[in-house]
Amino acid sequence: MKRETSLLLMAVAQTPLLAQARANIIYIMTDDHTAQMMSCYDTRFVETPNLDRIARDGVRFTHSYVANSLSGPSRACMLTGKHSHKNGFTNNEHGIFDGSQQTMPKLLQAAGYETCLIGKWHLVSTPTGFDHWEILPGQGDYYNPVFIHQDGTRAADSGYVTRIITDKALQWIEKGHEKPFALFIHHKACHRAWLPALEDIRLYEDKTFTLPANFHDDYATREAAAKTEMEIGKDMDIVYDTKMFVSPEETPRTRLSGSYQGMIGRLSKAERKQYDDFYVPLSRAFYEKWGKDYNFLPLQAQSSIGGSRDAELLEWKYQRYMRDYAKVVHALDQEVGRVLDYLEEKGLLDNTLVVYTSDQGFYMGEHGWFDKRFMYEESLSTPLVMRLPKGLERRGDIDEMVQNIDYAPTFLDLAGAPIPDDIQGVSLLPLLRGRTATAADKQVIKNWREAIYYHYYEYPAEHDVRRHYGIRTDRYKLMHFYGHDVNAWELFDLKQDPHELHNLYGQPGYEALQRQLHHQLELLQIQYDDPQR
Ligand code: SGN
Ligand code: CA
Repeated sequence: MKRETSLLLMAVAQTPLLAQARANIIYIMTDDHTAQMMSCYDTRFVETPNLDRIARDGVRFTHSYVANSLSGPSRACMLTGKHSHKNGFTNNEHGIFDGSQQTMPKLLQAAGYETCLIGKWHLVSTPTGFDHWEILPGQGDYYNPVFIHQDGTRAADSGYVTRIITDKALQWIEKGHEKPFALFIHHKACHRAWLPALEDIRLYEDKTFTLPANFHDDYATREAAAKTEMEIGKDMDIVYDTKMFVSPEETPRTRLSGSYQGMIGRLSKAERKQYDDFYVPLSRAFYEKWGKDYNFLPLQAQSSIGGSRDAELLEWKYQRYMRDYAKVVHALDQEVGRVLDYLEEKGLLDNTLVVYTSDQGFYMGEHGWFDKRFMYEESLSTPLVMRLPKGLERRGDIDEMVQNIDYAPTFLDLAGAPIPDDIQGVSLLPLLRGRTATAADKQVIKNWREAIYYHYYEYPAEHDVRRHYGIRTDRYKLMHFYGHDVNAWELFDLKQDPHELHNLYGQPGYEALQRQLHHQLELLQIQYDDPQR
């Protein structure tokens, strides 16, 4: 054999070995999936055995937060490792993500990774930094969804979006890769309007969900909360959200009934029959009971609910919301299970970091709400569990405060790539090494951040949540709502008041704490260089 040939063969033979040395990354991010609806965080509502399997075999973060609780902004924070004011994508309404900026996928590519993105993108501009991508336009559809391909063409795939995204992701892995890979699986589930897979349509129907403790929040002392439009009672659309629809002739028109017909109009005739077989009898019964002219204008604000009729309808809406959301989570759990099974079967589990998270948390009736945006606990938090590759030996719960700006530096660190100075998040690897932690890791853990910073910008906009920023420490939260019609501070003691009903700001006895939190907030705004202060 000629010397050149044997050298070449050696190089080829070594490639997979070298590739094996660095772990693959599979980042699974869902939309609006909240920790309350994941059984390794909360056993009250649903069972998610596959998501729990990630936590059981790996780690579960108990204090995991976003920097700006909204889809596009969250995605931009994740991709750049920077807060919204630095990556430029502050809100869904006016932003176009500047894809020419430094991003983690680009840095991974430069470090020798092959990168792929499948699913919801929601950043308006064309994805950059991915060797392969296939995205949903905007929010995308649940049924027979259209995908935008890298060559700019668009085509609909048949089936349910959660399964299709998983299929595309597994097909990409299956192609084979000489380099280590980073695969971003971005689900549409569980975004509004919570349309289930047809095979799951009857799940959870016999379950009655317990109302959250602060369901009947009256928003006293919290001006911005009172002004918002995301109450299950008055803001959830009876057709669009709770799916009470028979036909355009028989069903009274609501604000969102046209959009609803568009979404279910994507089903084939046979599929639509399956859908209607379930929802139409429910809808008929609903209109029979409540009458056709009732509640097509929004229900009165919960604070003014007097009659038992309103209370009954409110609770009925909550049960419908919970059941449909739970069905959507079921499919998601199954599909994540399929990814784990595939990795196991291919012997890839030990050399892959599998991350499961959401773009933010969500309200499942807490404060009487659906949606997110606020810096209150349920939407400030986001689930975060990881299955770790060999070498990262930590298991169980991690209680340090982490944020979605930390994912970029973590992945770069894992790839052995330098972390640029302008990245604002920190690598989580020191928390993940467990028994192999170095002295330097221990030092990092000892000096871990004592507070996280948050800033939400999307106002005026749907749901009417005022702009606000704030900090959360292990026990307290300080927030400032600002804008043309609000200038209000809120302070909570999360230990005494975990449901965040009692705003302590300006109350006697809290002066010193208030001063200290203001000081901490200012330091973080300086550290992150946020001009809005
Ligand atoms: C849509 C939804 C809102 C939701 C935003 C943002 N309305 O506009 O309820 O808050 O998305 O969600 S809908 O009538 O279109 O369903 S995000 O997760 O993409 O930020
Ligand atoms: Ca979202």
